[in-house]
Amino acid sequence: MKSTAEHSIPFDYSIDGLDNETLISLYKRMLKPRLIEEKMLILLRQGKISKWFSGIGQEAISVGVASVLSKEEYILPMHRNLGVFTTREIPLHRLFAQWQGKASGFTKGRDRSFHFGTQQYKIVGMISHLGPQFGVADGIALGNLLKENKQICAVFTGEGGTSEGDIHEALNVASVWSLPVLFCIENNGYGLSTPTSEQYNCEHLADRGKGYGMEAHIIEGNNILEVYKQLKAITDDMRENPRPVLVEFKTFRMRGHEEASGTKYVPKELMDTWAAKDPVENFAAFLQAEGILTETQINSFKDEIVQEINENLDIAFGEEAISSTESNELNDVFKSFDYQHIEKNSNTEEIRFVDAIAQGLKQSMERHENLVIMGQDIAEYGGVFKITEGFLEQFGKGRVRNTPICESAIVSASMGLAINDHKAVMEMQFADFVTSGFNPIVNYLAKSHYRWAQAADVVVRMPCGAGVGAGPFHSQTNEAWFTHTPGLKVVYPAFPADAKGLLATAIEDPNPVMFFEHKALYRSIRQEVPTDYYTLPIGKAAQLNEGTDISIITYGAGVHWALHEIQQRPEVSIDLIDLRTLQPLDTEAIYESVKRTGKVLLLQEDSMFGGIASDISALIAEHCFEHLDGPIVRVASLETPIPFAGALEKNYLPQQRLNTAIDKLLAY
Ligand SMILES: Cc1ncc(C[n+]2csc(CCOP(=O)(O)OP(=O)(O)O)c2C)c(N)n1
Ligand SMILES: [Mg+2]
Repeated sequence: MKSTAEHSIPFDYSIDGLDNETLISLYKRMLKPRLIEEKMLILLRQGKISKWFSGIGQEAISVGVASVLSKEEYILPMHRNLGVFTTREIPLHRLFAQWQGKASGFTKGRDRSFHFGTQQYKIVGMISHLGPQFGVADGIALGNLLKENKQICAVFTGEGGTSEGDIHEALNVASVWSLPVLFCIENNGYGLSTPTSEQYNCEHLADRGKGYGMEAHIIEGNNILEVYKQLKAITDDMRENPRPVLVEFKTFRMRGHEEASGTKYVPKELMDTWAAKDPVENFAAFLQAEGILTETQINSFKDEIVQEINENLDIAFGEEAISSTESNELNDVFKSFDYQHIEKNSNTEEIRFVDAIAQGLKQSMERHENLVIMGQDIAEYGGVFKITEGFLEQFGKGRVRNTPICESAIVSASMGLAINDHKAVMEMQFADFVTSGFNPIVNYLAKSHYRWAQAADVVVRMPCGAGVGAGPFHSQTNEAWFTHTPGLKVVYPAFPADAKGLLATAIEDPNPVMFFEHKALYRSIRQEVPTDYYTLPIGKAAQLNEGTDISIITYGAGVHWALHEIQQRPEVSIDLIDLRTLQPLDTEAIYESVKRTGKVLLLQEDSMFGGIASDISALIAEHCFEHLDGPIVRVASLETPIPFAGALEKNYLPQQRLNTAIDKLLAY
């Protein structure tokens, strides 16, 4: 790096009252990530690290943002923001260990590069999918608003990431809810090989602020003084007047997307223009020209940092490679949860399934002051199923939140709330709509505890199921999409009393729970339900009928179809298991039932292929083979979308095929 007083400086640096200490500190803060990167590029060439996303040339942005936030305020960086981590003073050997997949990193070797978070340093690292970070920032900011702590948070994206739907959703939510988030777009000219001209079709990304009703600024991202001073003023004001602010930083990516991918597609003139705008070299030249630093001082800063890097590299390289055991790995998928059983009181009241859900939810809101519920039309309107009617009046607008139509951002915001000490319940208006929030559920909520020990204390309520003539998009029971994903619990009650107690536990449990509520049961199934708050354990099936001829294992609406068969066949001895929870699955109860009868029928409302019945069938085949006296039978819906017209829907659903299947199995 050259840093001479003769260097011609392309920026109009103006000090505006900043003292020398601040100026020198900003310089040193930029120098550190630059020197770390220079070292990493050498290590990469030597094959000692695997992948590197360079932020060379963009240091002023990371450093500027991290310098105007207090250490208690969350920052959500992306893959080029090394300067955020170093400005937060994370010990370098921990960063190096993280990149080498070693134990003293932040993810026990489970995730790579900058894909980690740390509550200690209030940094929430990205998932590869980029966009969900903005929604998570919304949730963190909402947590701050509810705590009234006057804190803000900052989140990053590249200009390429801004094309993702998640980004639009999150900006819109932040604006509608006045969330104090500093949204930082680092416009560095390219997203992998895609130039800005193929990424968006407006002049400046900051222009989009108008569309979101959001204050927006363009900042010269390579000029550290511009970045620092402007952000200082903006963020000071945001703390007093909470609101989102969108900032587009104009900068440039000086190296490839990652080191292996090169920069052949970038015109040389562009590289030269931006090389002349190097944020670190120019600032050094300026500080020398102003007589604030000498070349000797600069060299001694460099020596100090290089020494720190080398010492810390020795520590990281000296650390042994990570190893783990199967049980270690499995234990970290979920946060450990000390289930407290709260007994049912003897006072009961006959209520419908839908009322039991409402009661469970309301009593949980009373019990957990940090619980926030979010969903479309859930406030004044009370939700489309009227489950949250009256909640707004009792708990207020802060905790009972109508959302715009943006499932993905709200799932991500739930994650952010969990990071910032809250519990969140999100109501999917219909379980079918979860597809629009699928990514953050399976990639953010499900994987965070395993990756960096951050549990997602979130319940997603899923009004599901057919039998109500609602057609292909309001009838699905899509639990299998989630039982397949490690890191999610899946609960699926069939009765009001179970629904109430299991919902309470799902909310107590710090892990993400997909909570399925069958719409056809909402108003058709009534039961005596204890009036007070109580809990039921997740992962325990219920044996509803004891028998010796055949076992029927099912859940949700299937339980009621099976009960109907039992009523119709007093001469047959049917063992009926209501699973109640699909993940974790009560395999003990399943195996015990198979052992009692030797014949098992698995009944599921979803289409057959790839459903949970198939997995249970495999488990039984593996674990109860010698107890079986017949083939394991699965009864499920047709392999078609769910039709609307009554006769077609009836034909789709498995209930009418249940009778014959039972006969066949009995006769086997
Ligand atoms: C959902 C998703 N799509 C694509 C990718 C691959 N990908 C990762 S980073 C990236 C480019 C991002 O560009 P930009 O947001 O401008 O950030 P930059 O790398 O330029 O800093 C791409 C295409 C991904 N990780 N996730
Ligand atoms: Mg980019």
